[in-house]
Parts: sequence; C-alpha cells; structure tokens
Amino acid sequence: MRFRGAAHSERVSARIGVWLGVSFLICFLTGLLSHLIQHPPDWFGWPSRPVWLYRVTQGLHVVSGIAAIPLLLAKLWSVYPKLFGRPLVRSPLHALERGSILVLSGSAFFQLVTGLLNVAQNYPWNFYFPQLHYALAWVAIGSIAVHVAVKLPIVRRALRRETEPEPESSGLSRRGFLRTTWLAAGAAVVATAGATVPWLRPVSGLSWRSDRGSQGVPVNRTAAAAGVVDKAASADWRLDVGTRTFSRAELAALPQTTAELPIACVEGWSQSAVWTGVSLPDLLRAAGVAPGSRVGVVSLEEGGLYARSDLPGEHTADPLTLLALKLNGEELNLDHGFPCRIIAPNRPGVLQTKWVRRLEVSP
Ligand SMILES: Nc1nc2c(c(=O)[nH]1)N[C@H]1C(S)=C(S)[C@@H](COP(=O)(O)O)O[C@H]1N2
Ligand SMILES: [Mo]
Repeated sequence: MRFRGAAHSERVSARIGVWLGVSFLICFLTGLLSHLIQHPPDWFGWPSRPVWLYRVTQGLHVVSGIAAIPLLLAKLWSVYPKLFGRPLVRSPLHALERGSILVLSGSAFFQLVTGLLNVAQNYPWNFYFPQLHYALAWVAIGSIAVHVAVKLPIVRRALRRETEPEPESSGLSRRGFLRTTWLAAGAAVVATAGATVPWLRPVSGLSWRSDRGSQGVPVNRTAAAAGVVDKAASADWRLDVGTRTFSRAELAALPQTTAELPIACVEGWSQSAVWTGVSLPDLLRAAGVAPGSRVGVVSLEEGGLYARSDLPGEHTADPLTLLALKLNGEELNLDHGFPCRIIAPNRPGVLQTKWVRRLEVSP
C-alpha cells in the first residue's frame, strides 16, 4: 500500500503534534488543578484571590480540550499510513512504542469525547464522570510523555528541515492541510469559548449556556430538580451557624456586602453577577465564631452530589465570601438558591452551594 498524500509527511505530523502536545498539557494541568481544588489533599491550598483565577483556568481547560479535537483528528490522519506498516512488530521496543500509541489514541479520544459531552451537559453514561475523566487523564499524559520521548529525534529532524519538496500529488498541499487544521482548531475554539469569554459570545454559536437562565445567570440544577421547593420556600426555614440560629429576616438585618463575582462552572461556562448578602467573616462573628475557621456548608438538598461543600479557613476569612441573599439587585430566586447560597471568590461552581441550611464549624 502506498500513501502519497501531502498530509502524510513527518513535518506536517510533527507540527500538528507540537500543538496537540501543548493543548493536552494545558488541558491536563488545568484539569489537575480543578481536581485538587475540589478534592484538596492536606498539602494543597487554593487562594481566594484573584476572584477570577478559577474562571480563567477552567475556561482554558475547556478551550484547550476543544482545540485538541480537530488537532487529534488531523494528527491521526497524518500518521495513519504508519499504522499499516509491516512488519507489525519489529522489536520489543517497537512493540512498546506501538502499544503506547494505541493507549494514547484511546485515552485521548475518551477524554475529549467525555469532556465535550460534559460541556454539552449530556451524560449518556451511568458512571460518575469526573473520576474516570481524572484517572484517564494520567493515562493520556503518561502515554504522551512516552510517545514524545520516543519520537523526539524525528520531531527535531522534521522541524529543522526548512523546506521539503512537495510530493507530486493531487489534492491538498501540505501547507493547505496545515492551514485547514489551524482553521478547524480556531473555529472550534471560537464556537465554544463564548461560554466563558463575554466578548466572544456574539460569534460563539455553540456556547449555548451563556446568558440563559433567570436573573441573568444560567441554572444548572433547578430547585424542583433538587427536590427542595417546599423546604426552601417555607416560612419555617432557619439557618444554623455553629450553635446559633438565624431567620432570613435576621440575616437581612446583618451588615450587607455587595460584590461582582463569577460563577465558574466546571462545565466551562462562567458568568459574572452582582451578589449581595452577609459576608462570611461578619456572619461568623455574629454567631460567635472566629473568621478563618473551616466551615462545612450543608444544603437543604438531600443526597445530591453537590449538596455539601467545604469552605477552607482562607475563604471564611475573606470578606468577599458571601452568604448571598440577592442576585443582580433582586431577591435570589428559588433556582439560584433561595433562601441563601454560598458565593465565594475563585472557586468552582460545584462548590457554590445553593439552598443552604446549616454551616458546620470545625474546630
Ligand atoms: N445544593 C446544590 N448546590 C449547587 C448545585 C447543586 O446541584 N445543588 N449545583 C452547583 C453547580 S454545578 C453550579 S455551576 C452552581 C450554579 O449555580 P446557578 O444555578 O445559580 O447558576 O451551583 C452549584 N450549587
Ligand atoms: Mo457546575
């Protein structure tokens, strides 16, 4: 079998490979960071400032993953003739190399497809997505590292060669193939990045999450879906903070803080809004607790994955960490967390617990 298409050259393959490697590395590091923030080990601390940092890192995670999809397809296209090379296995090292490419392609594909479906909020599986996505990230980055190490001499050679004579072929030239690849990656980024970059929104056809939803902010899980409508709307609702109890009127009578803070969902959309409520340091002081204590946030919601979150001391000492009562100047509605919700700076959306019932203070 002979492959003579312009795309199947070392140089084309190496150039796409470099960009694919860069986007995978960005995607891996930002994903690892997001994982550490959500499941912090003892040695890990995440600051509460700047308020927008997680919004940027998670936006980068989704954008680099999306850019990687056309790059991966182009890369596979440019090297697939090799997959038919014979003999199948030349040496143990060669077998290892081929095996690692199989693992690499499989895990990379899995990551990109599950990530994309997650961004589209489409969950056609019944496993808990983040754990598998996280585990396979290590498999993907590990096999990429092996692949890069093995191919480094070829990549060097291919990138150093200034010009290679174009093979005589009909159809797309090398330059044309590369240009098409960059265009496809750029288009994929622009089509989705509007979910987190406000000025891209008008041209961002696939960023369907932005600006939809009540009070100017998207809603991931409604009060009805969480099964909290009756309890949240009840006049009997009270908030426990350590050993103290507050009614909503009492919360509204405490000093109020207003701040513009983003919700940055792990699914890639983010949206800034103006929130008003009691700052955590003020609330803790009113309850006789020292700001800077660790606090567990418990929702009225029962059994949901996000029915509970933990606020590290750094966040409970930050005057911008709010127990919000208002959103964009209106009373918080049920879907955004009425009677009150947590809005803390520089955190993933999954930790911005809605329909708060209790703050548990740890010593
Ligand atoms: N109790 C509870 N709080 C929750 C959730 C939830 O399912 N239950 N979803 C979280 C997620 S994933 C996000 S992105 C934000 C979204 O808040 P919003 O609906 O006000 O935009 O709320 C968070 N708080
Ligand atoms: Mo989210």
